[in-house]
Amino acid sequence: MGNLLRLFSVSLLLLVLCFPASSQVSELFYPGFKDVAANLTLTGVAETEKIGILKLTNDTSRLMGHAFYTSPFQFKNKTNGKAFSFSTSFAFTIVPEYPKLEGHGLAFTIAPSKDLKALPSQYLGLLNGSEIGNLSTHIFAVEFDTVQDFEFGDINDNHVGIDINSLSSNDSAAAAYYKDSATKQSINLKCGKPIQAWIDYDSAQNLVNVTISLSSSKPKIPLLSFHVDLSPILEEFMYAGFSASTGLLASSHYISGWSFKINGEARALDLGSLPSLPQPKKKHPSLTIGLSVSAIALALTASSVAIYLFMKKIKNSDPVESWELELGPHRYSYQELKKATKGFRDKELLGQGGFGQVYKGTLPESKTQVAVKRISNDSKQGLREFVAEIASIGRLRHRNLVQLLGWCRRRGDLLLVYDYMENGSLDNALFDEPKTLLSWEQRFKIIKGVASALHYLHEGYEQVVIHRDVKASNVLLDNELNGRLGDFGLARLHEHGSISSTTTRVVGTLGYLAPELPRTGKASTGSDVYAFGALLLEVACGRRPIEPKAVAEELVLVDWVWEMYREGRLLDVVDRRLNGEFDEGEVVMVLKLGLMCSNHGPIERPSMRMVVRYLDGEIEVPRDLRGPRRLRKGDHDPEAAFDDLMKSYASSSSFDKMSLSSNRDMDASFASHSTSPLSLLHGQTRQS
Ligand SMILES: *[C@@H]1O[C@H](CO)[C@@H](O)[C@H](O)[C@H]1NC(C)=O
Ligand SMILES: *[C@@H]1O[C@H](CO)[C@@H](O)[C@H](O)[C@H]1NC(C)=O
Ligand SMILES: *[C@@H]1O[C@H](CO)[C@@H](O)[C@H](O)[C@H]1NC(C)=O
Ligand SMILES: *[C@@H]1O[C@H](CO)[C@@H](O)[C@H](O)[C@H]1NC(C)=O
Ligand SMILES: *[C@@H]1O[C@H](CO)[C@@H](O)[C@H](O)[C@H]1NC(C)=O
Ligand SMILES: *[C@@H]1O[C@H](CO)[C@@H](O)[C@H](O)[C@H]1NC(C)=O
Ligand SMILES: *[C@@H]1O[C@H](CO)[C@@H](O)[C@H](O)[C@H]1NC(C)=O
Ligand SMILES: *[C@@H]1O[C@H](CO)[C@@H](O)[C@H](O)[C@H]1NC(C)=O
Ligand SMILES: CC(=O)N[C@H]1CO[C@H](CO)[C@@H](O)[C@@H]1O
Repeated sequence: MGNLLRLFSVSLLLLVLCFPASSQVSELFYPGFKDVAANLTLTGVAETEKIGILKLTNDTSRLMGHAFYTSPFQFKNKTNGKAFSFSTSFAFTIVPEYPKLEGHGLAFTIAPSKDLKALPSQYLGLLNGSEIGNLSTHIFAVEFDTVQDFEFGDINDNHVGIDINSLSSNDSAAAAYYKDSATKQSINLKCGKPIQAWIDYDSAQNLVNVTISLSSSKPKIPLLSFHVDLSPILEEFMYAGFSASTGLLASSHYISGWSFKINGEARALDLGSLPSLPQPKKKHPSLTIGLSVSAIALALTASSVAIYLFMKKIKNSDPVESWELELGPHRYSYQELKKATKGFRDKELLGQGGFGQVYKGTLPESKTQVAVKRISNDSKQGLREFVAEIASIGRLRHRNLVQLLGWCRRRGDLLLVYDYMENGSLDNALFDEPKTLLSWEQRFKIIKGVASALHYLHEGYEQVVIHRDVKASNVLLDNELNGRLGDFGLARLHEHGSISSTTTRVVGTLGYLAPELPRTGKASTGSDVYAFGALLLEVACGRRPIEPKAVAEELVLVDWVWEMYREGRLLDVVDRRLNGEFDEGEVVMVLKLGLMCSNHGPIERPSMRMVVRYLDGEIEVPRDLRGPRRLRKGDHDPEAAFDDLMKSYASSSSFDKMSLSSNRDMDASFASHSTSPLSLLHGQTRQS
């Protein structure tokens, strides 16, 4: 009997030990967020407002906001490792600052930590680049995304998706609800009105349902119904809450009510009784009705005074036109940028790019470091197109592109504001006697990054974006030494005439120029691949594509590498400074790929999609290469190509100017080179 009692108390103790959380909360019901601050952990810019609304972000660029219930929930039965069912419902509102430009979105999140080390913009504050797809990440999220990110294969800029350890959704659909099984009604996520969402996970059926609606009655048919067993993804104790972020495009993200329950249906929320956002102060029609004529006159005077003061404030910039206001978030004031760069001091000059000078700056308010590119003497004519183009470039986003943060114009100057890259350009890192030499591992990572960015430009965006000026000085290195491609899209601006060509036509940079370019005058994805090939060889060999100082045979890098390859001495071309410390397989692959990309025939070159697959080791490069410079019958005559090249340069006002505007480094080379630049050109088109 006593034994039995002991057994009983021991098992009771065990039970208590096994379920220390039995007293734990397994249900939340917040019809508004008044006085619950103590039970929520807010990070980033998230805050609860007096009226009882949770504000995750405001409409400033590149913010993140997180709100998690302070204690973790038990999501899993430890004994059998099976995830519990759960159910949640909440109301959110997305208010873009400008109707057509909004970003990025919010997500209901279940995470192992309340303190997510994540990125804003397309990462939604959920993940950072390094964890994507890693099974040990343990993130489950349902995203409400208002920007189409091609990097993650988003279907459009108004969708709902289920994300598991990644931002590439496992299932997604355009935002909508089913009125009945036959009619689907679309919903605009950023309509500025509260939208109610329901997320239900049934652990018996292994099914996640996601439903949204503009009213509190839950549509019978869910928008998404995704089969997945969350047991391996969820840990025993996890935090539940919300994450939101803004990017170049920004919206305010609000949650006005939240209900959550483990193993049961979340209590219903009533949209009507939740706190509502203050109405925008812009229009008050009821007010105007009562206004007398004199009051209107008074209002007019007041507003013209206000406008006058406003104009005075921005007197240093051109008047703002209405269509420009639509791009508000990206537009910096000239004063701000002038202050940031200490008045465009020479000391802050980072370099001279293809289109203008680049200054280092620190934005006065946020203290973030930026690079400001100043393009002088733009042609006024294409201004509107210019801004449209800036908006378009601003939508290009990939972790291996240097992000465009904003712009400003003032009289003849256009200023573009980019993320500041701490580690300078690849060109500097390879050739300017850097303190530490890039290891092969670092070089390989940089190459892969650039390949992925270029692939994105060629295939990931609505339109094909041709970079036109891929070269080492346009590859910048961030603080983790990731390669990031800069200056993308500028060539297009130039083509549209939005940047006037007083700086002469920029056709690319010697040594990276595909041989067909001067003949056809048409840049293509193939000519980008050619330039990328030159970059590959440059990085592996630690030599510039054309080295004026080298002995005659080594003048053109690709010729030299090809020759060594034919002689079976490929490894002899590898950068000596690496002291033989490299992965032989990788180096050989990169060199062969460089030769393949340098093929004279554009169609013989691999696409960037293939290049990425080669670099990822998904497919192997051919054992034997066909001569990259061998011309086949029907191909053009290289001498004629050379003549064309000369003609095209002659059409720009002067040869030196062309080189000046396209590459600082080549300038230096020209300056120190005793023979005429023509011999270099000849070297490049010369038949081997
Ligand atoms: C806050 O948390 C405490 C303990 O976890 C709980 O007793 C209390 O009811 C919670 N308050 C709200 C408003 O949820
Ligand atoms: C948005 O929030 C950030 C951080 O709290 C703040 O610095 C910024 O001024 C806010 N912007 C607006 C428009 O309220
Ligand atoms: C966990 O699983 C075990 C074994 O299937 C079961 O006996 C127990 O009741 C479960 N506990 C909970 C809290 O569901
Ligand atoms: C990415 O997130 C993980 C997990 O939160 C963290 O350990 C890591 O430090 C983060 N990396 C960066 C670069 O922030
Ligand atoms: C996944 O993350 C863990 C811990 O953060 C790390 O140890 C592991 O190397 C990562 N795996 C991959 C494939 O990146
Ligand atoms: C979800 O997507 C991620 C990344 O795309 C993938 O690794 C994972 O296998 C998918 N999971 C399921 C259950 O489909
Ligand atoms: C999910 O939706 C399906 C209909 O598509 C329904 O049969 C199922 O019961 C739903 N499950 C939950 C947990 O709501
Ligand atoms: C600006 O461009 C015009 C022609 O568009 C030219 O006449 C003028 O000299 C240029 N000014 C500067 C400072 O380059
Ligand atoms: C190679 C190199 O320059 N690395 C630097 C990159 O930037 C980080 C952060 O500023 C430095 O710590 C590295 O030394």
